[in-house]
Amino acid sequence: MSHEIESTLHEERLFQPSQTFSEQARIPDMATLQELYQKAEDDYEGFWADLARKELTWHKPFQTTLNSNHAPHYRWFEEGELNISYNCLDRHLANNGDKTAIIFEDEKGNNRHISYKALHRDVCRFANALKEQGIEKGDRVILYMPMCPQAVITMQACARIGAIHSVVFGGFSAQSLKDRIEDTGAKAVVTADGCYRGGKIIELKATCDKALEIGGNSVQTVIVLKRSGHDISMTQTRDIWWHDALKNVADECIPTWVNSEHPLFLLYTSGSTGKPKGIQHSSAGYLLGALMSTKWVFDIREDDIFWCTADVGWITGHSYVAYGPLAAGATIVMYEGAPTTPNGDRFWEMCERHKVTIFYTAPTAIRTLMKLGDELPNKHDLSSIRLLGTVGEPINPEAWMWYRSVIGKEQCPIVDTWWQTETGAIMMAPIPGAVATKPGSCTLALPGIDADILDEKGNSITAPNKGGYLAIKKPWPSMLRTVWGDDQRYIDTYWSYFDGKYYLAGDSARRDEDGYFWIMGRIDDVLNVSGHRLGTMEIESALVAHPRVAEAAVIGKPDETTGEAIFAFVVLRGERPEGGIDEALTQELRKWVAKQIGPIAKPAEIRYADNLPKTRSGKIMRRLLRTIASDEEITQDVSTLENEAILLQLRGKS
Ligand code: 7RM
Repeated sequence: MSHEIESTLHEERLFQPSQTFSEQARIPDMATLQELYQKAEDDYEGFWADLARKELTWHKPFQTTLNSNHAPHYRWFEEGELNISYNCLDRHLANNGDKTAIIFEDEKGNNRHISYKALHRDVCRFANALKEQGIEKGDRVILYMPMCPQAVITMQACARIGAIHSVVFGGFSAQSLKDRIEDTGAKAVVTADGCYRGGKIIELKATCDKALEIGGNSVQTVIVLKRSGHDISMTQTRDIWWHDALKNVADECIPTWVNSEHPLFLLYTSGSTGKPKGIQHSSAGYLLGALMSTKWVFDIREDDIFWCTADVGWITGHSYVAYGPLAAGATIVMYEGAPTTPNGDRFWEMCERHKVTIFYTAPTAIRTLMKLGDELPNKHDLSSIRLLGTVGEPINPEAWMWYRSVIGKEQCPIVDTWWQTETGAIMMAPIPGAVATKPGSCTLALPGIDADILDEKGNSITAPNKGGYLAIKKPWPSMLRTVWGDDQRYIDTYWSYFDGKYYLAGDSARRDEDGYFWIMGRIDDVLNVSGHRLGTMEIESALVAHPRVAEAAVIGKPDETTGEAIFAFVVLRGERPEGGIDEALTQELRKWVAKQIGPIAKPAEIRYADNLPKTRSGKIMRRLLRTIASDEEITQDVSTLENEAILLQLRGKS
């Protein structure tokens, strides 16, 4: 196979779930998991229909499980009616009303516990406020908010009245906010005066004002939460304070029952080219995916304290902060500030303070915290933690091993969860009580998810360790429904590659001898060196395995002889070399990679920087790095970069 993506990573370590973990787990062994797989295989629709009936509370039952007549526009649980906020809140009130739903901590360290009863009331009240502002079922509401309980309250309140929310991450610029307002045609924006991050005020309202100055004419109301308390300007006829909007509203709000397929939210994701896509999710199918994955992968129990550190501006903050754990009746932790404020042990201090049992974060955070040394986590009692998770990027085996030993004290399973904004919920991950883990692998697909590795023609690649295209071969309940306002783009991006038959995830991956999946990187980022197709993940992982390297990103730079030459951007542990040059180290790293992977993967050039450019969810912006390596002008949106000064270093100019 000439177009195969070559794999070079060899990882032999295998960790069995501990007996103590398995004994109490919902899925305690491989045999139980096999039963679920078998059931999904024998009767795919029956498998999901049973779960939908049992796990969701319906206002009106559905008749048809899956309607494929308009593929790739699949409809799940047609005819069914329900309300998502009812499923996340009301149904816990009778038995668990006083249980804590949200433990909230702000950057200054103030804490607050919110019970299910109180959250329900707050959601009802804000839902009534939205109605009073003229928001109706189907209207779009933009959130541009801090990571505080009111963000979840707003999302749930929209769901309660059938309004469609779209969260815009608080770090995005006025221009990006305006683009999203215009694409959704939003009637209202919910924002805050500002919030603290790293001790600095983020000017949410001022940015929102700017966005509405340059466009966004559909917006009739801006609801402003008082959070930072600093001075901002209010536009009389348009803006209303959150607390004023809540005056005179009732404590009860009868849920608006919606059809299973009613859009719950839109979330924008920027692909490698073109404008961001408004990924549209459904109500019933989405919640079923979020809930089942929460139960299977995080093995949520009655007494768990679940902390997913993701912002609600990211899909992870939707499925594993705002919806999945609440539908499961769990207790979640929300934190508003930066991970290293006031110090690099903020996460560990909070795990200790709130007795967190399940901790879920991104590889970029793990690598950053690892770099700060073991003393910081070792200062804290982390014995409450029983399960660790990671999401967002391939995790390099070094970081995985550190996470396991220093945070998990060799006791906790690590769930490496692969999924996307588009998939709505986790698709691949080890079921922690049943599946043995390998550092760097997301292991197996969840029950009812048909993942495979395909070649260009759509045939399964059955030979082990041959890289190909990751695809999902059957529709699943929490899948995206379309791209808002651009249905053709939905078809072109996800379905046209395999002639409408399979969903193309856009990642390259391989399966090993045990059938475990290993993500190799985005297809768009695959390098082509002298005809060898190499994923980014394995080369980066080899670089990071060197004791002096903290982070690495590799890209292909056009090269006359080899087609592409490997260009590496490296962040060292400790100081960056003078002027970003260290010839001796560069030679050493080239040799190192050659030894670890092979001479073909040797970087032609290495540039040292203090940081790598990342999206707000922590993904390396490799397309931006390609532009920089080729010394071209930057056309991408860099407004979300934490440290713009870094661009000069990356260009080799400082
Ligand atoms: C949840 C999320 C999706 C892309 C996806 C991958 C990468 C996510 C993992 C991963 C390797 C993982 N949604 N990705 N999780 N790669 N291992 N466990 O991140 O839409 O923002 O990004 O992220 O490339 O396609 S997302």
